[in-house]
Amino acid sequence: MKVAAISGVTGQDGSYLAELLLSKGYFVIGFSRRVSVDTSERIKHLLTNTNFQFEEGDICDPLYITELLTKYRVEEFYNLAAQSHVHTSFSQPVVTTEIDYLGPLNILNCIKSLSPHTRFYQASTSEMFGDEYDVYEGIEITIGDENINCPIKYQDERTPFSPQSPYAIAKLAAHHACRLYRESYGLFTCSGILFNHESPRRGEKFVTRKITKWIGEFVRWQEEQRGVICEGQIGGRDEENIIYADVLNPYGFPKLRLGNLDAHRDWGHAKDYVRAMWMMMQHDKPDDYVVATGESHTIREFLNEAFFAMNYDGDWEDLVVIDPKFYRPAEVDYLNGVYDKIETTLGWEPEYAFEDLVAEMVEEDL
Ligand code: GDR
Repeated sequence: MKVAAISGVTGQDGSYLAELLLSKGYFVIGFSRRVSVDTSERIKHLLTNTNFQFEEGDICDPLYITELLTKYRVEEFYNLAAQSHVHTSFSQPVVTTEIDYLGPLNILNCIKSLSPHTRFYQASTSEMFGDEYDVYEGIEITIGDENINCPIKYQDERTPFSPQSPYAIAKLAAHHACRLYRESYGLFTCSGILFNHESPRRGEKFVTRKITKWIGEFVRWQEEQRGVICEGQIGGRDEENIIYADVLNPYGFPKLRLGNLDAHRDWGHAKDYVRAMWMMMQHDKPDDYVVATGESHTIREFLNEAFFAMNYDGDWEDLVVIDPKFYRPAEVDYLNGVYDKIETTLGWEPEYAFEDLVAEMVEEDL
């Protein structure tokens, strides 16, 4: 029975990866650091599985990692623990660096000293590209008599890095450490440069889930009101609602508050992406791979698709308010990953389409 360790197992990716490895017959030690509230919601269904061991542990603690590696003879170590919220990293840059850079560095050192046969996966990110992209010729379209070439922007493994947040800087440092330990000490280390990946288990502060969760709450509220509120009140507003007119949508429910709606993201499904992690770790040669869908959408397009999935026939702009509080000091405007390398080398490709991902998230939150 293969033994795998997953840090950050209580997160979206950790929970899907644990399920995948258990289905493949692994013994899985999943750990996350101690917090005073219960964060095991996403792995509750795994806690009674005898092949799953859930522990409290911190990737920044050399003693914990030392004991983990030696006690369980870990063969595959997936580092998914992170302070993963980009906006938060601007207000907490030091703690982000500790977790996102010093954490993986600590694991790499422990593996090098105590368990050099252990394979290591590092969760790298498309945020490392920041404002860099490459351009290919793209498609030719005809407008009137004219043929116009639409160049397409993209990122792949050869695109230079230009991180735009403390989060991305810390992740880039860890990415380089992972490569350095592979090249200098011969360790089996690989990094997945994962573009945004979502699911119904996505944290509620990331934009996709924030939108679908709001939709769920709005629909529930409407259902509660039905039959209780008379027609006049639904269409119009009472005294209090007029005072707060800027934050209440026309139905009287607080508006969805968002920041920059024009950023482009390449959104895939987390289930597809944990499969890519596992495939990287099974290959005979360790390497770094972009994991993406090759399709880029704006936040506006996500909103279009989400309100369509909810069957909303009005204009969603009436339900949304722009709040500068959600703007970032520096933004990553355009992400669109080319996944040719992982497709050619490992045979990975995404199975979920963008529309299916959004529909699944909306449906779950409804
Ligand atoms: P991102 O994800 O920063 O790309 O990083 P997020 O969903 O937070 O933001 C995506 C884009 O949406 C814009 N946006 C908002 N974002 C949030 N969170 N809340 C809002 O209200 C809002 N309004 C607009 C953002 O400005 C941004 O352009 C995610 C994380 O999972 C990282 O850990 C991971 O490395 C990358 O994806 C790949």
